[in-house]
Amino acid sequence: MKAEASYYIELEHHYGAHNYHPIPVVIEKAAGIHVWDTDGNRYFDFLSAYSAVNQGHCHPQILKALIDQSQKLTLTSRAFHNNLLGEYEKYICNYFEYDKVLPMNTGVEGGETAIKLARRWGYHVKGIPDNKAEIIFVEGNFWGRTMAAISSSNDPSSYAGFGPFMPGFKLIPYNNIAALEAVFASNPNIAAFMFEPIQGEAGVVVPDEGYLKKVRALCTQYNVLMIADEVQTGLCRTGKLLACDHEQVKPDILILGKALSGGLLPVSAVLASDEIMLTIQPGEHGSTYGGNPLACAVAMAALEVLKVEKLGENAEKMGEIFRYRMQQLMQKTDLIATVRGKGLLNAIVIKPFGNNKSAWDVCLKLKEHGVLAKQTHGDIIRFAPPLVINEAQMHEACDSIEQTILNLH
Ligand code: IF1
Repeated sequence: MKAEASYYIELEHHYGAHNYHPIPVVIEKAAGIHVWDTDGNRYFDFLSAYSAVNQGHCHPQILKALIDQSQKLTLTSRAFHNNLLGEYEKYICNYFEYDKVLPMNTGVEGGETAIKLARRWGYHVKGIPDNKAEIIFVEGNFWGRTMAAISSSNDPSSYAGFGPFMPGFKLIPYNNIAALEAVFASNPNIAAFMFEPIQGEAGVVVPDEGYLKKVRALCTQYNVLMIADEVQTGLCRTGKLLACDHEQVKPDILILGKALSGGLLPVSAVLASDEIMLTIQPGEHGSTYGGNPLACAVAMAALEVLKVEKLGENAEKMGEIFRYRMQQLMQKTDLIATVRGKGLLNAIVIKPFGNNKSAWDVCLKLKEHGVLAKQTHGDIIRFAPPLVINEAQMHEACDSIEQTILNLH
């Protein structure tokens, strides 16, 4: 006898920390762009675990890599070599054209690693006085939940009640070149500027055309490392391999995560030049699972799928269809204030409706119409399906989104 969905939700409530407020659906199975709940209902997954399953759920080729490797060797620690790590490091460095990679597990570990590298480079290469290095972040940033990540945040729901915070971080407005140049010109001890080429959690905030190029030029001019957090925007999500590719810009430090494993296990990576990477010597950074053979095999398969299935091009094409459909929908309802995004990282901004209803209420209705999505910051709904979605499926999902919105009251 299959248990009711409420049984699973109650277990989580009773035994699990209350650090999330999920949409009330209990997923049991997933494949490609679809997930099924415990009652057998099928949904379009329009969140993709926040862009971690760009290749589609349980991709057969990535799964095969996981199964094959898991029956040979899964973990050696970095105390010893193995026959996968070097192959993977060569593969990913050639794939993104960097000298070296430092393999980690989660996206936030990638961010922490990038900051440590930037500070080390600041002291050893740029000549910043010890413990004086500054890193510039932008308002609205989100790169995880560690103390460094929340110390760089201006979102109280991220940092409130967790002080004291890490020093050496400064915030400027996003998409504001004048502010960036002013802070670079005012302080010789800046080691790096870390930002998302499109802000995910802030609500899919796309900067002005040319912003990335200008950031690159200013970082070069002032000898400040450009750190691109592509954990969410990378790996074909925005219609190019990297969001930085839209302006042919190469960051000094590139942070990848999420879809680097196609959603099978946590894999992240930090890529940089020898000059930057070699400022960290043996025994000065690492992680038990960082670069484990299982992750190496899975990540190579996940990256191969992006290329072979041309998922960047598909994301570009399907994203245009999605935004066109949403713009058409905007003509039929006054509930949508904005549609924005790039590739298959998109969002709509919902105007208040009913008796103070919000984007959360829209997500509950979307679920009833077979589409799973999640709101961010009250009035924004992010739509980010797996990049393997085809044209017919995109129209079918948009029909459901349209039906939901037009029936809201
Ligand atoms: C959760 C948000 C998204 C990220 C960027 C680094 C990380 C993330 C640009 C850290 C992680 C996740 C965290 C996840 C939900 C999701 C999220 F809603 F929390 F803000 F995507 F927007 N850089 N984002 O987006 O990667 O350590 O999580 O592997 O539940 O907290 P991580």
